[in-house]
Amino acid sequence: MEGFTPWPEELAARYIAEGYWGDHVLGEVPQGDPDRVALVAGDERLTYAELERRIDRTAAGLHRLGIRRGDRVVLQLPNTASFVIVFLALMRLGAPPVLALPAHRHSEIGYLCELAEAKAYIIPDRHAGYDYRELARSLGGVEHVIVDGEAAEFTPLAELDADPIPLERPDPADVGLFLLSGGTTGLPKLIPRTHRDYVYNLTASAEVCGFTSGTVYLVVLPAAHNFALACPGLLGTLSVGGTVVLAPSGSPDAAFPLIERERATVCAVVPPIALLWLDAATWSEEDLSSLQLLQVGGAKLATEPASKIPGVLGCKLQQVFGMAEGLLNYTRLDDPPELIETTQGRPLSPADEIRVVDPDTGEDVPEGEVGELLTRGPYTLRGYYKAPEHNARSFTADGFYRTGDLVRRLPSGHLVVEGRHKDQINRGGEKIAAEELEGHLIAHPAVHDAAVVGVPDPVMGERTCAFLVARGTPPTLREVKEFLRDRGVADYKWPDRIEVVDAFPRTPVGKISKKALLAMLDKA
Ligand code: OOB
Repeated sequence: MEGFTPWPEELAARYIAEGYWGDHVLGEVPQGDPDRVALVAGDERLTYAELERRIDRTAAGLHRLGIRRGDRVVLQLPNTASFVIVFLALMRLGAPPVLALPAHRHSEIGYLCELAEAKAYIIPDRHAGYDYRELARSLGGVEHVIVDGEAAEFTPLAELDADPIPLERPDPADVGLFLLSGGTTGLPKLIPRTHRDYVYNLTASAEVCGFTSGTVYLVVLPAAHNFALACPGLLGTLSVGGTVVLAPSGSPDAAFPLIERERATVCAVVPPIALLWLDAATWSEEDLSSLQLLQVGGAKLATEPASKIPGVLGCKLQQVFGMAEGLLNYTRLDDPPELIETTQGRPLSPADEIRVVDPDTGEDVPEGEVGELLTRGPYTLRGYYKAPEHNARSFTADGFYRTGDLVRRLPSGHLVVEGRHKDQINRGGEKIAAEELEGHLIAHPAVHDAAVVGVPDPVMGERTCAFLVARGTPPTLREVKEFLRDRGVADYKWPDRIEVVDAFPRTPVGKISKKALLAMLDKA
């Protein structure tokens, strides 16, 4: 596929010879007893046999509509059975979805459809009070809009149902899907994941996490996020014949009754949800005793809540430090509690190559010191999709991905995340590229210049503060949010607070000093 950077041939041959890359494709992931429940979503309960049938019928329906191997499709569905069915149908067709999040709006979706040259855009009718058909109407150039629910002038998903037909099998080396990067620049980047690298990602994860056909995995994060999808996620669960239960959100009100009713054994959450659960478990009446493992990742979990999880929730904790770009670090189930509580795990694969370097010189730092994490391996991308300039900066000449994360490596190989060397805000696991938000803010008529920083927060890890230099009367926080809503910017990117200043502090070379901006808040 044009715009995709493959692994060098010698490395690819090695990953095949050493068994990291097999011959499977993502459409073949569900492997369960036909009579066992594969998927629970709302009132729907599908056995493996029923799930298979629905996937094949939907794949045939999409084919009849004209979706073919290699076509890109922007998929934006919430945690519903349709997400799982459509995703796997696209895998069988070999038509890679771009996994947008339900929170994305015109600004993100318009850009993604254009960059991917999407042939179709798949949405719910309404979800969480928002009408996605309105968003679809504001787009131009997408041939098919497919709607789960009331389709209005668009194609109803329910009509994409046809007798299964033989389909051309994708090549395991093909791009299977595109994940979105958290981003550090103006626009989010597309991360191509091949069938064989993602199959390895999810099967190796399922093994490390001890998933079996007895696993009941509760999805509370957006299913379109790598963590909930394949680390081991819903796909890892389906690959071993377990049961996937979809929850609309991670709030204790939504998740706890499902844990009790379905006897869920595993769940993946971000730190703010883990904190909520720790609180809620002390007064809630639901029976959480089925829970065996809570995976926490996406942002750093503090040691204090980490140490409370086993006692309060009655399950093991696993810290997960991962990225859509590839590399996954997990604490192991049998690691000593000290490592589980204080580290973010060690690499999933023996073939993951890790370097910890001085971000300024690129030289390896002495063992045990903090530096930027660079990585290369059988499931880490070699380049963002159609982004040659960005790739030149994001990768070393020999193909290591610069994660922008500052880590310390322990003798055991476990990594401790110590900070960040990238202009990004991690708001409770949701990533905001400072430059992207600054670009939107500067477009406001009363804003002359903008600089966005993450302010430490005990619950969210960080909250977003926008420093503004005004042009005339500065806008209020509420006006800024309304402005961003009107521009179609996803709400998790909206600032939590604004600070108006006369001018920005600068570094000796004239760049805005975000450190000095943060220090101004400390003093206030
Ligand atoms: C996951 O993926 P992304 O792509 O949303 O974000 C990746 C970035 C990392 O580079 C790092 O900055 C941060 O999120 N991060 C963590 C972390 N897990 C992710 N920082 C500190 N501690 C952690 N445990 O966030 C993601 C993907 C797969 C599995 C889990 C998380």
